[in-house]
Order: sequence, then structure tokens, then C-alpha cells
Amino acid sequence: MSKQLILALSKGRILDETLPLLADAGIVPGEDLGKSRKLLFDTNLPDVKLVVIRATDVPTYVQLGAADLGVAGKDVLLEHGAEGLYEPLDLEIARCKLMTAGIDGSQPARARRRVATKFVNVARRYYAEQGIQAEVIKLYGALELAPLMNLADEIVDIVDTGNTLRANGMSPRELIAPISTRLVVNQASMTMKHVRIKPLLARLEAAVQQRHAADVSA
Ligand code: PRT
Ligand code: MG
Repeated sequence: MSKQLILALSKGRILDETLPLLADAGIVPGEDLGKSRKLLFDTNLPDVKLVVIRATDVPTYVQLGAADLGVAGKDVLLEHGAEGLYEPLDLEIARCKLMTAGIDGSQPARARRRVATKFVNVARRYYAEQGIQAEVIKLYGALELAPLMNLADEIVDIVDTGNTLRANGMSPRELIAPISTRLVVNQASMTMKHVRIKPLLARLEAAVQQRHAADVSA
């Protein structure tokens, strides 16, 4: 096993909130991640490297040990499954909610509800737990369109302000899970590289705690 620690970061909106948190924890990329087309970056810490990848690929990299640690949304972790992963720290960034949603004022009519979502595993589990018969349809984007086009009775999607739903004549129905971004660690790395991982975890934990303290005094 290499002595280096590879930390896999989720691209996109999570990255924008991760970089300031890493900076608070004293971890700074060697160059501007936003400006570079590179995917693998050195940091100010000689034994820590960063990879920047699609959010949905982060659990795979960490599970298979290509990365020792990762930063991923709880939604992605719930959908992907967490086998082989430890989830030691809630980074408390990119908060949102996984919810069901439908057209304003309408009730799901069909006995077997049609649900459009990117989160097919989460949705199947949720409706089964509720004892609701559901046919889950996988879509890759623009979920709000599905009920309007009568492709689905309901969607399962991420909701923050609810503005996207409202703009499409829809409203949130049931909360499936509150979501925030988590630090995940490969289980073998945690054992084999404990001496390196422990202080890194401590730095990140302190950075999250510092923000709490700042929130309370603000
Ligand atoms: O967009 P793309 O498909 O390329 O990648 P991605 O969606 O995986 O990445 P990105 O950058 O959108 O980040 C997604 C991750 O950020 C999710 O996995 C969540 O953990 C987290 N997150 C936090 C959010 C939101 N807030 C959020 N509001 N992800 C998506 N949204 C979207 C939501 O899907 C909806 O379309 O924003 C819209 C809703 O926002 P409101 O405020 O209108 O309700
Ligand atoms: Mg997105």
C-alpha cells in the first residue's frame, strides 16, 4: 500500500463548499482546481493528494481503495450503498433534503404509483417501507418535467429552497432523508494507514467544530 493518502472530492456544488472547509483544516491544493483541467492534485501536505471526480463516482473510488478517503453527498451514499466504507464525519455542507414531490393539489391516482427519479434504489426502498406499490423509472435529469408530461405521478429528488419545484407547479410531499456531505474512508485504509488518517480526520473535525462555534457566537 502506498504511503500517500488520496482524497477524492465531488465535483460541482459540493466542491465549492469543500475547498473552504479543507482550507480551514489546513489542506490547500497546490494549484487552483477550478482553473485546471487536471484531475489529480498535490496539496501543501506532502502525503496528501486530491482527485476531483463526479460525485456519483466517489463511493466507487473509495470502496475499491483507489482513493483512501472521499467527500460525498449522503444522497449519493444512500443510492450507491456503503459497503466497505466508514462514514466517520458529517462535514455539514451542501445541506438539502431528499423528498417526494408532485403536482400541486394532485393526489397520486394510480394504485401502482409511477415514480421518476435519479435515486432508484432509495426510491424503491422508501416506497417498500411505506407499503406503497411503486414503479420506479430512472431519469438522468429535469425530473420536474416527468409529472407535467404524465410520465410519472411523483418524483423523488433533492430539494433545497423548493424554488425549482414551485417554478414547475409542483410541491414537496414527504421527507425521505435530510442530506449533507459526508467524509468516507476505505475500511482497509483506515486500518493500514491509521497513523496518517487519524490526524487528517482530527483536522477536519476541528474545522467543522470551529464553524459551529462561529455560528453560535454570530
Ligand atoms: O448536476 P450534475 O448531474 O452534473 O451532477 P450532480 O447533480 O451530481 O452534482 P451537483 O454539482 O449538482 O451536486 C449535487 C450534490 O449537491 C448532491 O448530491 C447533494 O448532495 C448536494 N446538493 C445540495 C444539491 C442541492 N443542494 C440542490 N439544491 N444537489 C442538487 N440540488 C438541485 C436539485 O436537484 C434541484 O434541481 O437544485 C435544485 C433544487 O434546488 P431548490 O433550491 O430549487 O429546491
Ligand atoms: Mg446537479
